[in-house]
Amino acid sequence: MRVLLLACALAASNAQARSFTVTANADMTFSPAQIEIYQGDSIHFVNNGGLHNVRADDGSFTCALDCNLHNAPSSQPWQVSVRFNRLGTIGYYCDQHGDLTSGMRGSVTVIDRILVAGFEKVFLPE
Ligand SMILES: [Cu+2]
Repeated sequence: MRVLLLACALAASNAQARSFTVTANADMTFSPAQIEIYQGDSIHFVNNGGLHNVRADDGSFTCALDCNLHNAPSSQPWQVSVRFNRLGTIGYYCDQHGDLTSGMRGSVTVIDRILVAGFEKVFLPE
């Protein structure tokens, strides 16, 4: 009789979601410019000085004072939180100092969080 071991994986709940701060800086950078997070985590974007906003390359968010009507570059000390649920790397930039390919840019890489909950034996017929 052949035996197969199958991993039974469960995605972790969002109860453990984390938040990380990325600042928009007076020297026209984001820091950290690259960050890796788990699915469901959030980035807290903070204007640390200057006329900035954050716009996702894929258009999924554009934020400054908020992520709706007041998303144009602002020199106010704004801060917004964006949650990332889609896997992959998403670039973003400041409309005032960057664009899709250069200038004031950053990226968020969202990776899967898998917990191996157990193993299950499956007995196959000969
Ligand atoms: Cu800017």
